[in-house]
Order: sequence, then structure tokens, then C-alpha cells
Amino acid sequence: MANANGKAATGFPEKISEKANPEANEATEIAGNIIYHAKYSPHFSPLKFGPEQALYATAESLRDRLIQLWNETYLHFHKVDPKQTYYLSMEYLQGRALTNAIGNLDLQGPYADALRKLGYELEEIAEQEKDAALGNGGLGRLASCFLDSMATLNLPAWGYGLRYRHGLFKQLITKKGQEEVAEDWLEKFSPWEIVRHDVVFPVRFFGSVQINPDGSRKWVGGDVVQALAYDVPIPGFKTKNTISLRLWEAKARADDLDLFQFNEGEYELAAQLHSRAQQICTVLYPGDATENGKLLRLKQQFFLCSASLQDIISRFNERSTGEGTRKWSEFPSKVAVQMNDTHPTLAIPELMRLLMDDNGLGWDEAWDVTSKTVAYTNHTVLPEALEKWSQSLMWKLLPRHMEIIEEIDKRFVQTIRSTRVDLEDKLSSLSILDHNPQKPVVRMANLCVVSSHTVNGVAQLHSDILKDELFADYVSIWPNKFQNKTNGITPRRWLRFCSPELSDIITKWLKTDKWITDLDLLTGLRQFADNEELQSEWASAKAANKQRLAQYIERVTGVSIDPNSLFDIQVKRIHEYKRQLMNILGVIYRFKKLKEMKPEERKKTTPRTIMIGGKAFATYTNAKRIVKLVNDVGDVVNSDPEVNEYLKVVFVPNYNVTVAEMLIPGSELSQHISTAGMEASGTSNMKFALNGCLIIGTLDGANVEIREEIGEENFFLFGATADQVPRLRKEREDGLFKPDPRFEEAKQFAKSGVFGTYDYGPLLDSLEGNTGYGRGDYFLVGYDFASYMDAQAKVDEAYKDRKRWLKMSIMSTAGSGKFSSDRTIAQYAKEIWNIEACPVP
Ligand code: F58
Repeated sequence: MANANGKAATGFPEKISEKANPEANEATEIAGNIIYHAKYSPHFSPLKFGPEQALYATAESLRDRLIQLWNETYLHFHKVDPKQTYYLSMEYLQGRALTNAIGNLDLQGPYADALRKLGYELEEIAEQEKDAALGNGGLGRLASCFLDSMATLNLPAWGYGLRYRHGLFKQLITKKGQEEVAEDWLEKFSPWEIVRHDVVFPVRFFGSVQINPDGSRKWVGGDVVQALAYDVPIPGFKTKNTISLRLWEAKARADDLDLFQFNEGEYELAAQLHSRAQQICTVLYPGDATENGKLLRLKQQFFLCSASLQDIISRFNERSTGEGTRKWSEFPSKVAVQMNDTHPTLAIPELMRLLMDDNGLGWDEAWDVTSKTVAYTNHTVLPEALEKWSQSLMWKLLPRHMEIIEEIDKRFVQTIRSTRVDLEDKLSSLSILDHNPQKPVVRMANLCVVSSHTVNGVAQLHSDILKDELFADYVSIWPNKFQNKTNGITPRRWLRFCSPELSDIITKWLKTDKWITDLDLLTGLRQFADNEELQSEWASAKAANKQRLAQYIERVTGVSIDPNSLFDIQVKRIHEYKRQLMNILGVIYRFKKLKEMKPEERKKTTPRTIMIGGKAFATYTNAKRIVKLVNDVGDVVNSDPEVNEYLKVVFVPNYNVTVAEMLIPGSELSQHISTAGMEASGTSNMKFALNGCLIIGTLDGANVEIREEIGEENFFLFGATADQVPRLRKEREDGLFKPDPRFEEAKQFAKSGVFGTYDYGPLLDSLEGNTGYGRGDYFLVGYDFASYMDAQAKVDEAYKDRKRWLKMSIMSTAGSGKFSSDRTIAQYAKEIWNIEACPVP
């Protein structure tokens, strides 16, 4: 085989004997196991052992170990039979798995040595891996951080999701702006997943409801596709516990192929069900502008719910002994189902159906079980993001579920009518079914609230808004149903593994690495925040991360950036409420001022590199215009010889978990500047703060709590507060808004044509006028611009004082302990799921 560097090779080092060895701990044994996989689990022709082959063989060697731990974990859960949590999510943003698995298994040194023996650096091999990008944004990454924490805390838990072949799209930046191409993470294969050919469940669509002579009902006919389980191991950090992310794939069976038609030459017709099954797991968020698109999304949601619940029920029944099946009333003491947003809401009627129609329970019994089992996390208050499904579409695809939803609604309405006359006039908004004759819909959030035992928001401010506004009337019915669970992030991926330099410094100063699983220990850094030695070590770790980031940026964009400039980053989904537009207008203003300055004045400014990244949903036109504007501004600014020493603007393409792992450690300032009240929490704000990056932000989502934890003197605050927003919008409508001259100047300059010929009119017009759809500056960019620019000026000043900046940076890390997903998950476990740790002995 050819060796690492592609030189002609005669084979692997002779001293290392190839050997299947799942328990390999030491470098030579590990190398032997890697060679074994390269030879005997081949996926490539035998003559080559390049970096790609090395990645697969290395992953397979680790997988051996993970399978062993996995089996021990589930055997242990089976024996102990604890209550288990099932996390249902349409999205997971797992990113790469290699470094994470090696790190969690604490095998970093031996693996690096083993690969060196084979002619490779571990980092080089890790770089080969494609991201598993089965998510869109924060909600998907949160699910992945939660799995890491569940495993680390030894909780008996499973993640359930879909195995999208192409995930979310890959973002290309061209002259036109953003272009989407299909993600290819499964083009070859994923070394981490294991298909379970014995775990297959039928999932039905369409059909009709048959009423049996005894009055019971059964859903029959329609299309039946098969859900096949693929398991991805989720290792906990320094524990044996390794849990599963179970991803479903949709398939048709061999006998669903109509051979007769096929032999008649009607190939498409013959394989119709195969092709319909294949569509289900093709992409995440198929466009839903068409009826077909909507139908496909609804199918995806139901597919996840039905397969997962059948699996959960079969596990519950596995424990049945000679005395017959277990009592269904025990179900909620063995099963907790968490719905990640409303996307898996169909779990509610599906559980009811499975209990009643397949297992013979009566309505009351089934309702008791269901409502004690399911809980719902809300991630948004934006009205357009609250899912509503057309009733006619639902009747067509899921006729039995619609009957059940109607019954849930009817009983809810009856109860309110008989017990709460004061709510009579609120019933039209509280009910699940909206009978608006124009467009009758099912309100999924209402179904979740009515049916769940617990509803939670994802940051304190967000949970307060849920209780005081969105769900206020429900709170008066069920005062104890609503909770807050402030989001968190895993400190393993988001500090220990992505910034080993900073981690080592933290461990050195805290004299322990226990902070990795007990993040509150970071407060111990506060006492050293002024210490010059720590500050200088801190600065060199940051400098190294900035250097690495600068190289990356040059490689992917061709733009060379100065590692001595202030690295200012905003990365997140592109959305008007997140206000990337405000950021770029600020940049435009800065550019204009720099142009107007004399050379010696420019020298006194703080040089900045502003990086913006994120994907715009394919059909969200204004978001795509923002991407285009950022790129166009970058082109002009970066090639301006007078200014580009002091300002660079980079659009970072195809933002994903791996890119985040590069950007966040190298950041010094990050922008979390949403209109107050609109960002439910935000989680990248936590990652940046943990990495010693300062935040410029509004009092929104988790920013509020981050600022409390790290100290207001370490946070660049600006903007209206959530409670002022309605009044400000009203004033704008009444024509009372007076814009800051800087805002007008920035807009005029943007429109002037300096940034090219693209028509930004429609985008910038959203900031004009006082009312109207897509106009009237709904997101208050104009109102907040003045205080935003003032806060940016404070940033520039603070950066000039190196000691002060470093102190603020250390204080940010020191105050980030609360934002570990271990804390979040421990709270879910105790306060919502009622589950306990079940560590493998
Ligand atoms: C995000 N939601 C919130 N949704 O915006 C963010 O504030 C929060 O921190 C995070 O959830 C975790 O709680 C989010 O990512 C989506 O991506 C939607 C998925 C369905 C289509 C519309 C976007």
C-alpha cells in the first residue's frame, strides 16, 4: 500500500502487526487495529492508503471500541430497566465525530502516536471527515449538545431523528450571491452509523379509517413504507456510557416493486413506492411553497414520530415476562418523550392511536398515558415560525390522527367551557383547530401545550415571554405546566477540543481539568483575571487561534486578513430578526468614515476584520440579498488600498459546525444583536463567551443571563429592551420615528452604487416607510442603530487597552460556567423527565 504522503510504498511498517483489537489502548496496538481495518474492512481498492483511507480505517478502529461500550450500556439499561428519555428532533447538527470520539474516550495521545506510526498527523486525518449536517441552526446543534451531555451524565436516553441523505444544502458563494448544492456526507458512507436490520417498522400514509363492529377504529390502506434504524454512537466524556442517536431511513420492500409493470417497461410506475419512500429522507426542509413540498414535510414529521414511538413501545414491551405484557399505566414511569419544538407534535396523536387502536386502551387511559409521557420545548415566538398545518392536508395524509386531534380539541374546549367561563372569548385562539373558513388549520403549538405535562422555553427571558404573552391564557389553566430551561453547550466540543491551547491554560491555572465536566469551576479564573502571566498566556493562545483562523479564511475565500486586527464575528442563520443587516450597515458607515479620514487619522483607528457567515433559507429572498450585500461590501472594502489595512469584511462560506470550531476560538468580539424579544436564546453567544470572546449584544435571549454571569462591565450592551419594542413599533407606525443621521448616511451610501450594480432597493426598502408588509423596519434596525454604533465605538476604545481587553476576555470565560449543557440536561432530567443516572459499572 502507498503510505501517507502518497510516496511509492511497500506496505505498512513491518513492526506493527495487523490485528483486530477493539480494546486497543496503546499506540502500536491501535495502529495494528487501524491496519486491520484498512485491509479487512475495505471500502477502497487495496493499493492505496491515503488520508481518506486512513480516516475510514481510524474511524472503524474507534467504532470497535464504541460498539463494545454501547453494547455494555444498553445491556446495563436493559437489566436495570430505568425510566428512559427519548429526544425527538427533526434536526441534529453533529458535525465531525472523530476528534470528539477520541477526546471523549481520552485516547488523544495514543491515537496521535498510532497515526504518526502510519505516516499521518491526527489533525490531517480529522480534516478528511465530512460534517453530519442534519440540521439548520441552533435547534439542531442544541440537540447534538444535549446528546453529548446525556451520555456524559450517564443518563438512560436516546436521540431519534431522520437520516437525511443530503442534510441541509451546502452553500456556495458566487457572483450571484448564495447558491445551494446538495450536501454529500453520505456520498461514500459514514463510518459511524450501524444499520440495524432487525429494527424495522411499517409507517402508513393516506388510507382511511375502518370502523369495526365493536366500535373500535383502525387505519387501513394507503401507502406503507418501512422505517429502518441506523444507530450512531454517542460516547460520554470519560465514562463507559455510550448512547445512541437512532436515525430512521425510509425504504420500500422488495415486494413493493411491481415486477409485472417493470417487465412491461413501465420502470417508474413499477417502482413508485420505492421512489416515494426515497423522497422522505432526501433532504432536510424540502421547499414548502408547493402542496407537494408541504406534503413531503408532513410525511417526514410523521415518519419520525411513528417509527420512534413504535420502537419505544416495543422496548417497553420487551420487558414483559411470563405474566404477560406490562401494565400500560406504567408507561409514563418508564418513558419520557421530549419534543424538540413542534416538529414532532404528531407523536401525540400517534401515541394515542398506537395505544387505542393497536393495543386496545380506551380514550381516558390512552390520554392519561400520553399526557404524562410527552413534554414540549418551544424555540420561537415568531408567529410565522409557529407551525400550522392545513386541516385538509392532514385529513388526506393522516385521517385517523385528525380524528384523534379533533377529539382532543373537543374535550379541551368542553372542559374550558364547563370550568372557565371567563375564557369563553379566548377559546377561538386557545383551541387546537382553527376553523377559519379561508384556511382551516391545526395549530401544532396549541396541541403540544394542551397535551404535554410540561412546556419549556430556552432562556429566562424567552420563558417569561411564553408565560406572559404567547401562552398566557394556558398559564391561567395550568399554572405549573410551564418551565424555563436555559440552553447550554457542551464544553467538550466547544472548548476542550476546539481550543486545546486555551484549555491547557485553564487547566494549569485551575490546577485541575475537572472544569470539563463541572464548568462552574471556571469562576476560579476570576481571581487571576489581572494576573500578567495568565494574561500573556491567554493572549498567546488567542493569537495562535487567530493565526489558524486567518489561514483558513485565506484558504476558503482568498482574502488575507491581519491577525493583529480585532476579529469580529457574526455567524448564525441569516434572518432579518438577527439583524446581519445592521451589522453590514455599521460596516458601510465605518468604511465611509475611514475613506473620509486623512491617513494619519486612520492610523489611530482600531483595525478590524469583520466576518459574517450563515445560510439563508433557499426561498428567503431578503436573507439572500443580505448575503449578497455582505459579499459585495467585502469585495469593495478589501480591495481599497486606502482602507483595507484598517478594515476587512469577509463572508465565511458554508457555515457549519466544523467552521464554527475554527471561528469561535479565534474570535475576539462577536455580535448577538437581534431585536429584543425575538431570539429565543441563542447558543453561539455561549460558545463565544466560553472562548473568551466579548459580546456586543442586545438584551435578548440568553444574552441577558450571559451578561449577568460575566458582569455588565464585560459586555457591550445596546438597543431597545423587549418591553419597549411594541411601543417603538407603534411610534414608528404613527410617524414619530426620527432616525439618527448616521443611519441615513449609511443607507444612502449603500444605495449609491459604490458596492456594485445589484439592486439593493428591495432590501433597504424594508427599513423605510412606517408600516406595511416587509416595510416599516419591523426589526427596529433604524431605532437601534445609534446605540449600536455607540457601543461599537466603545469596543474600539476598549481594544486599544490590551490589559483591559484581556481581563474582560478572561472574565467572559470565567463567567460561562452556567452555560454548560450538562447543567441544562441535569435540569431537564430532574425537573421534566424524572430520570436518574444509570452508569455502566
Ligand atoms: C433556535 N431555533 C432559536 N430554529 O432561534 C435560538 O434562539 C435558540 O437558541 C435555538 O433554537 C435553540 O433553542 C432554530 O434553530 C430553526 O432552525 C427552525 C427550524 C424549522 C424551520 C424554521 C427554522
